[in-house]
Amino acid sequence: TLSSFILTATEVCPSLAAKGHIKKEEETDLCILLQSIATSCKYIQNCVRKLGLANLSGKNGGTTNVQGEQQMKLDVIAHDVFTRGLDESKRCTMLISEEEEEAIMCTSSPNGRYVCVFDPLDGSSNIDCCVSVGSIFGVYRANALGKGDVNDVLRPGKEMVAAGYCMYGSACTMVLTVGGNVRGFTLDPSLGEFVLTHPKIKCPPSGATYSVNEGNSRYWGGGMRRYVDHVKYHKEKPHALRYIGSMVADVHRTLLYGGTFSYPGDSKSPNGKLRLLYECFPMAYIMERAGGAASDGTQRILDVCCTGIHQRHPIHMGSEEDVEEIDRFYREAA
Ligand code: AHM
Ligand code: MG
Repeated sequence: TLSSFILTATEVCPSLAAKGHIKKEEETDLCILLQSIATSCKYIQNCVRKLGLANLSGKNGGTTNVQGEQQMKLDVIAHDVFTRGLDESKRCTMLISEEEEEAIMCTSSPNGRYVCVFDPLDGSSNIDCCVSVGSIFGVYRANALGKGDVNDVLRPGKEMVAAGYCMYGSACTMVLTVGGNVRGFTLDPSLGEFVLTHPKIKCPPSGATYSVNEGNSRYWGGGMRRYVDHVKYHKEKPHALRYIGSMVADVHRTLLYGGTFSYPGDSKSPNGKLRLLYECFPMAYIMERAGGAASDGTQRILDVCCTGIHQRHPIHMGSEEDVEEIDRFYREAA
């Protein structure tokens, strides 16, 4: 189960492998933090499953989040569950949520070693029609104990220590990496436990699908336009278009089957739509650990330095060879 993996895997505690026994405190703290996230995801999964039955569907009154987007009831519930769970784990000094404009200081554990960034419920527009949604998270080590501030996350994504997502789909699936292999766990509803079903996820080196909101194509620049033309008209066999509109689900499919997922910048939204810190970085980290790649067309996503907690950034991710091909089209169009 995920619980036993978190508690016993030497990979969660890399130094253990060499020393053979007692966990260092920071490794124990990371385990407790990840347990808290797993519990929150189970809670959110229960809400998603009884959405229409328990009056959990629809908008949350007239409230909007920091991006000015209408909040759904489930957005607010998921944010509260993640925030309370992580705060009470007492392992974080600070939290960053898509749903909160400012960083959340964990006043009861200012000495927490970690900072957790998360999108508590991604793909909100899909909630009410029962299409897959998910939660995304990334974990950083705080720079200095007792001094949590936003500089702890204003750094390149490659400095994360763990990343994961939970997809509330036809099955509830948690995908997690702590810097080593990418593992997938499926929630067994009869046990109430995430069970290891995908011990070592590897993204195929190339794929036959592309995933992008093609309705925006009139705003695209030359690189994106030519790549999509290429996979539609110039491959031996055209690539299939698959787009759900929930990043977690689109990335999960791309991770398992290969191909690409893109949310490019365009003339209307030069930085695209997705948030760098708690959407692009964790997904790029997972994709790379699984042998795939993530780029913005000109540079590796994980090398980008975050300068604002809610900043957006263009992204292309998936099979290594396919992402390289996108980069080539961007270079040629520059
Ligand atoms: P959200 O965090 O408000 O749910 O928005 C992010 C979502 C992603 O899950 C998805 O990839 C994207 O928005 C879809 O956007 P669009 O509807 O423009 O294609
Ligand atoms: Mg989101």
